[in-house]
Amino acid sequence: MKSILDAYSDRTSGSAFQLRCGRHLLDLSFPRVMGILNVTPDSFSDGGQHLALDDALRHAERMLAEGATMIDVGGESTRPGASPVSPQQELDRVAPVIEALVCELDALVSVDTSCPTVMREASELGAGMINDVRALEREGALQAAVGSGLPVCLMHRQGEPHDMQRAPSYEQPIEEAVMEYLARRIAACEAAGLRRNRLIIDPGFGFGKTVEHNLRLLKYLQSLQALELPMLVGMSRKSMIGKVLGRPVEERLSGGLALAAMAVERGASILRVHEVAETVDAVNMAWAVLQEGCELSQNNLLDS
Ligand code: 7PJ
Repeated sequence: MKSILDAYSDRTSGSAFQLRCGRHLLDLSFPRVMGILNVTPDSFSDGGQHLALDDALRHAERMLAEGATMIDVGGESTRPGASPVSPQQELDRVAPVIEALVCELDALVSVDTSCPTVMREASELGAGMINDVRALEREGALQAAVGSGLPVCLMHRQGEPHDMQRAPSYEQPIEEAVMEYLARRIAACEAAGLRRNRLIIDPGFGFGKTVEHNLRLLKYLQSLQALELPMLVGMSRKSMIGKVLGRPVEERLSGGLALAAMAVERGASILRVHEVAETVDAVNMAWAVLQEGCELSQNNLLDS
């Protein structure tokens, strides 16, 4: 198991990790912020207020100006208890937004989907990354992802959104269960022709986990560095913050910033968040401590 310091020296030893994301080249030699753009009518934390295309674009533009390196566009709510959507519904929601983000803002777009049709269409429209909370387990998803040529974020979860928070339990320490699951999914990807250098891992905070599971998972997050892949984490506004601090969803920013800084120290490369400006500052501050220097580079974002 690697220590925090080993992980730190790996990332600063000159072997800068670069990920080809369609037209964009993503440099992950320092931590990046991914802004969340939900285009679901029932997204729990922004109430679907970015449903209209214009609103969505303006919101994305603001997140990019605040230092987001990429925008994660999702059309299926994976909030606990959410109802399923058809591929066509999902596509109708995300396609216009992806197209506009790519054409009008030249943004690096990640598509938050488990649906093979949406993966294919999104890559045709110029998306640069696939973010799948089901780690390509849906029928046909692995093949669609391979065919897209895009990098993929594989996330751990237990159960499905409608039942995942019904008394989740694990037979092993949570970080071991997550590690084993991700190792299996990485192997499945490699067997299907998706090379390791196109993979990102994510422990899936809040997906079939109690608050204690989530807290322990963050405490031992650095153990996932053993998989030797870049790590994405999403804790923004999640109920682990609400439960610990007793805060409603709109008052979870400070808690989320504390978690973001801890995740960076434990090796996270991409922070998936709602509040970009504040997170960029928190992440840059944590990173400056790790490297004992203040050359910040959130703005020298992408090379084509
Ligand atoms: C995550 C996600 C996460 C990744 C959501 C929410 C729920 N994708 N999509 N990781 N969470 N990769 O934002 O609260 O944690 S949807």
